[in-house]
Amino acid sequence: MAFQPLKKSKIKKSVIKMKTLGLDTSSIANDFQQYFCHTLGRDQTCFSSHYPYEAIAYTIRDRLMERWKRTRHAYEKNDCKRTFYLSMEFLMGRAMGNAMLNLGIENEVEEALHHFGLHLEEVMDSEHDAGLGNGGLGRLAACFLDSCATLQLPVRGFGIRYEYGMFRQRIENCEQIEIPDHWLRDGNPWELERPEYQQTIQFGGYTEHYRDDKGNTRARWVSTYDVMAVPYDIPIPGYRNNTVNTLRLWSAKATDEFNLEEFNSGSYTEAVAAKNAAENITMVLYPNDTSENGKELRLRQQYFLASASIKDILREWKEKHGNDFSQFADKNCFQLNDTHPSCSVAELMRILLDEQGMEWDEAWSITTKTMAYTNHTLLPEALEKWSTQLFKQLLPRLLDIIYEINARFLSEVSCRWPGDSERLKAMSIIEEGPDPQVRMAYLAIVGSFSVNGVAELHSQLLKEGLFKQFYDFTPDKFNNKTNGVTQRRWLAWCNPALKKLINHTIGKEWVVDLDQLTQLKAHVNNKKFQQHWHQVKLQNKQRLSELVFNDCGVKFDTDSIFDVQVKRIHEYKRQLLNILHVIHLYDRIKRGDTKNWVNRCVLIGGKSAPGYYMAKSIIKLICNVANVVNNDKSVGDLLKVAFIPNYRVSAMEIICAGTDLSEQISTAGKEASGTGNMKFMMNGAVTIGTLDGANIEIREEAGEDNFILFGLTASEVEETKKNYNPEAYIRNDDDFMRTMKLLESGHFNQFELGAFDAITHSIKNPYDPWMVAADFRTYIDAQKVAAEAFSDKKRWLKMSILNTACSGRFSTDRTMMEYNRDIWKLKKILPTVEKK
Ligand code: 26W
Repeated sequence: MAFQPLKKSKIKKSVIKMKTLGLDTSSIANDFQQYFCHTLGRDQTCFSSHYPYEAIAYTIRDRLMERWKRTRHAYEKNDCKRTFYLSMEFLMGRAMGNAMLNLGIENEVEEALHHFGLHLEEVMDSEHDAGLGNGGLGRLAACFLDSCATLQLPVRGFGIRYEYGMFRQRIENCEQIEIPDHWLRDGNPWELERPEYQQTIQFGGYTEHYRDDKGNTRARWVSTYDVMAVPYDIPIPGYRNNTVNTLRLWSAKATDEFNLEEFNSGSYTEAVAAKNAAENITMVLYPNDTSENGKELRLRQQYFLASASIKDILREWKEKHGNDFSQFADKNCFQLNDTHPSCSVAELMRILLDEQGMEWDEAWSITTKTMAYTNHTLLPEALEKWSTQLFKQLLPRLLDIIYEINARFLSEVSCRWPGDSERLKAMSIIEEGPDPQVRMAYLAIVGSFSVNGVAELHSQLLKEGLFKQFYDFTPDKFNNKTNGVTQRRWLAWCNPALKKLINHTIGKEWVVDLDQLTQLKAHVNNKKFQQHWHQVKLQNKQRLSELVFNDCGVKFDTDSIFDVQVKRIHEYKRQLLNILHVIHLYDRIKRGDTKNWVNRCVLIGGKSAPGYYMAKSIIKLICNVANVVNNDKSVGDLLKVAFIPNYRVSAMEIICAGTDLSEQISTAGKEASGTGNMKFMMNGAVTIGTLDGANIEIREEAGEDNFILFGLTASEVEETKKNYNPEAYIRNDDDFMRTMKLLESGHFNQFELGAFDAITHSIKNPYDPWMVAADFRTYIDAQKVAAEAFSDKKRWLKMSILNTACSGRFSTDRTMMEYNRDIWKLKKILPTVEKK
């Protein structure tokens, strides 16, 4: 037994009366020294920044710990309603800066370290990013947690503690190489293992029916092989308010019993193999952000998260309320981050039916009053489906329940539309065919009382397209919650120079009330303020330029316009359109067409899914073009191009602060929202973009004059698709013609014949879903507008200031208040006050 219960001793309550640790420099310095010398056993001969990092991390964590307990006590004491945010991804990035900012001890920590000859920045650089996510959806979850803690809402995150996070990307010979990210190798001072709350998760076996004491037929799931889920808690501090919420991440562990049985039957190696198989469940994050259908391990992960989290909540409930579930739906809400955790619907049903002995209607009523679902994508290939065969083998009892949910649901639909068998087929949770599939999105919709999209356009398109029939059936479920980002990390933390200027100009309230930034508008014509703004941007561009030089070996001159596109590499995001523009600029330079030229530095970064051939080709094209352009003496500072490897949260903290022009150029109707666009806007970048996702709302806020628009609208895209002729666009446009010629001539792939054939074919394909050719001309023109605007320094400064000033709507504080107002209905709870 790893955890022996205490028998003779009983820990006195006084043990939780912790002394309050000082937030002043000398308390921090003392504790740092204690950890560094005594706990870690290092001295002045230590040459690695890891130990100072670890020592200061523990020092800071101690200060979170007491607030964490008081927050937990307050939630327990109040018996308040709570929300659980279920997500397969939490892209937390680094924790230390955030903790210091939110505790308000950045200066004290810096001074304390300085006292021992250490530089904070260098020490902080030792922290690995917690890269437990792919992109937007995972980072959004992280921003949500920050805002909930700041708003003092009782919200807990539930996720998976992947041993290996998002792979590290290296570029070798202009190609992406994936390197495993063993982020936990040096330990993780921000987590607290909680083996006392571990749960048993079942897989396999079969459903058995039996009669209970009252003679009713009931079902149970038997002959399963079990895996343990061990929780690790991570503190989520609110901004200077003493609240510390929890992110609980589950790690898979083999059960002891399992191993013993195998061991006793003489098969030691099999026992070890079985142990490995069990622990494999949380080994690695799937690095795909569009489709991962069919992979058995992925379904295991999804059920593992759903089951462990729901069991954890039921354990807490029963400790307090026993078997009385009458209030359960009033006190609990599960927010499903996309369909990935949607097994939760069936799992909650299973436990209420089989383990609590509830009748169907009561269990269904509780389930559909507690589940809420957020959709994050319109791409049909991202809609998860699992073969019923796989489901039956892995989660047989869950499949029974899903069939029953479906039967009851379809009977309701047919009451409403009698005889409409086409509709029934279209809305069925089970997709019929030779290999029937469970449609997870439909399960999530049917099982939830709320279904939301993540930007106005996206929510509208869900109602008109993807989920139209569900909207017709239950229109009241559907709502919009436009995404945001937390201004604590994405302005206050990542842009200290701008923070200082803003604080000086309008005070500090914006850190917890981002709408306050509108006050900056009053200063937009103030010369001195403009000058300061310019200085700040220049300083941030200098920082970015150093990063680019270190990581790419390319020199970016800070007088140029910094034109940046960083995000996952995907055809719909159209990094290809960006690089076509670069090729066009290169062509202009080579032809001497450089009148009124504005020097430009183009930065592109992002990871491709390892098996996504086109995305990898696009990376290669970008890198090849960069090599040709940067090594051409005749180009010089007119144009620089760099691909930044291993784009991640901590890199974005430097990138967004130093950007002039933010590229948000997806095919209209494809990007659900975007959140990078908001980070750039907040930091005073101007957007060049299509009318897609949250760009529309960004433009509404910033004003048409401060947003550079181009491209077809979502409905024009659909219209143009009907008879799309990309070759005609090329033929009728000299710039486009020359760009394609240059690309097809092999100028960028001199010794790699045909390397970009797939790319040129896709541009010319009449069925190109991303319509690159259709938007080429307006994009090139819009880039010209951007360059002209940039060359007019005053005009650009105003645009930059107004973008920041109008970014208030894009705080996740606003997003969370809306979720809470319309979906969760939680009360704000203050941490308990320690009696002296
Ligand atoms: C099945 C694998 C998989 C994994 C992740 C499929 C789909 C996803 C996500 C839906 C991808 C994602 O991150 N979507 C992004 O979510 C952001 C937050 O809402 C939006 O801002 C982005 O527009 C959307 O692409």
